[in-house]
Amino acid sequence: MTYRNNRMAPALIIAVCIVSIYFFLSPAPNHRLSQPLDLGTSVKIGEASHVQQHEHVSSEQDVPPQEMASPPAEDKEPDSAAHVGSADGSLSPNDVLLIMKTGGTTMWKRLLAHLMTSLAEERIPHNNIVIYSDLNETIGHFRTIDVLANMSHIAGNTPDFDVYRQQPEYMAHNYYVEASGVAGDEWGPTGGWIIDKYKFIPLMQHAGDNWPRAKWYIYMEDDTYLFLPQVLSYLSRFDHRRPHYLGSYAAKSDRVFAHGGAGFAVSRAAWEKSFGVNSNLTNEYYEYTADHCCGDQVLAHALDKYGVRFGENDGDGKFTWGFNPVVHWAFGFSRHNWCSPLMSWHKVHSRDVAAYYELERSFDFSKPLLHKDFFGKMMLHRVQERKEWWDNMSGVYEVTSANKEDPPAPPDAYEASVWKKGWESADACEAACKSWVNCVQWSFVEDLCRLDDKVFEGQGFAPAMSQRKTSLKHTSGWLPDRLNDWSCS
Ligand SMILES: *[C@@H]1O[C@H](CO)[C@@H](O)[C@H](O)[C@H]1NC(C)=O
Ligand SMILES: *[C@@H]1O[C@H](CO)[C@@H](O)[C@H](O)[C@H]1NC(C)=O
Ligand SMILES: *[C@@H]1O[C@H](CO)[C@@H](O)[C@H](O)[C@H]1NC(C)=O
Ligand SMILES: CC(=O)N[C@H]1CO[C@H](CO)[C@@H](O)[C@@H]1O
Repeated sequence: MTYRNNRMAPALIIAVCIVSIYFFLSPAPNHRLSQPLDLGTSVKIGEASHVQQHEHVSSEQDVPPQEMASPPAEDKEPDSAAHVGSADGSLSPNDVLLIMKTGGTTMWKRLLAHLMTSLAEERIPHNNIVIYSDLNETIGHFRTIDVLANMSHIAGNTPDFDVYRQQPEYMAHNYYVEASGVAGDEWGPTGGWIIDKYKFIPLMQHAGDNWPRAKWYIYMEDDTYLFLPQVLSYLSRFDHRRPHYLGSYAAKSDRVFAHGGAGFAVSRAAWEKSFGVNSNLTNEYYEYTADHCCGDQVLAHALDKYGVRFGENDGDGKFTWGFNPVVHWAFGFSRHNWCSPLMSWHKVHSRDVAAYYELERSFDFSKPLLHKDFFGKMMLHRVQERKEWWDNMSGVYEVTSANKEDPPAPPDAYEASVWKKGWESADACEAACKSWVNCVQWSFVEDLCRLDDKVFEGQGFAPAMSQRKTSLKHTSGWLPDRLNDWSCS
């Protein structure tokens, strides 16, 4: 009996390993995406696959006999399999509601690329998506929800709601808001952003009321890109049964909040603690919204009243890197974010969305998508050489002819004589950068040399652009080799 048990033990361990490896390494995300679309059952689907896994383990005939007979696997094997599992297994697209917020003045310009990428069926089931707007529209499988419909009776004829009333009138007169270069294009009524702030509270109310089984409400805007697999992996570190409100740190009007454009997530427990307790928040915060600038701040203000606070450690107001309120080429890549997982970009164009989606599809999310990975794949080849007519990069230090005697200087190693001459030419500026141990980019115009320990790609003026005739020539350069020192252990 004892002998028999001992003999079975290694075999069982091997079986468990093989099945786990198969389970975690097989294209499970795709498999999950093709599950039935009803979010009402999605929580159970997640649990079911967990149960299924155990069933496989206990049923030996699922394991090929020759594998059973192979020598005991090394200890590493199950560990690495478990690691892969925890990175992409614990939260699936079925577990969340992805909220896309758009508006009548932007949707035909910004939403369309998302329909084939961010909102693609192969990525997340349609039933786990909702699009909130200020118009009811149908586009393909999707219907945008007019989230202000119930507010229009309170808002009445206030000027803030001018656009809300004017939009349908423009449409009825055959004017389009598309910038498509076809006759009929108009800018539409101005001030779409004014009604925008009124959407945050009613959309959260509506989302929680209508998708009660979602573990997380993940919010994005039509100029946001979320790397959804990475966001899911990040959120799986948190318990959705606790009140969590997570995203990119912002502060305004005495309130810390998750920046809307960078995307954010609210756990089901956070919703229940606030909107779930008081279903009248849309009315109660109408005045406050009218008096304040920003819907994301208004949402934080309302959540705060119910004890739901922004932050990664039970509402401590802190966040690490990952949700980014800028587009990739305006972002400062630094030592501090290089090894952090990348969750989002904001102020993105459709062409960016298409490129990000290609990267996302080709990336193996069994390990996190780091800022470093994004930079390596999308940007490194673009910062190899000095560029003329290229600028819009920040600089922590500026050396000019005006401060050449005593220019601001870094606290770490640099060569003072070279540094002071940085203002003389592009070559001198580059030399100054090389002389500072942490410098990774420089830019030069007239007699101004700017130096930075972060990498921004920035923007330039193409040869045909009129700005080349009307502005000063900036020259910019990077020291990409130094990025090798920003290693991720
Ligand atoms: C949009 O739909 C809602 C309910 O689905 C309805 O109450 C509202 O009148 C509709 N709005 C428009 C402009 O059709
Ligand atoms: C408007 O109110 C009705 C009735 O309470 C509700 O069913 C509907 O979901 C609300 N619509 C929105 C967009 O909030
Ligand atoms: C909802 O809030 C509004 C505005 O504060 C208030 O006038 C109304 O009485 C409230 N309704 C309910 C049912 O509490
Ligand atoms: C000169 C110029 O174009 N500056 C822009 C650089 O980019 C930032 C944001 O990324 C803008 O705010 C500046 O206006």
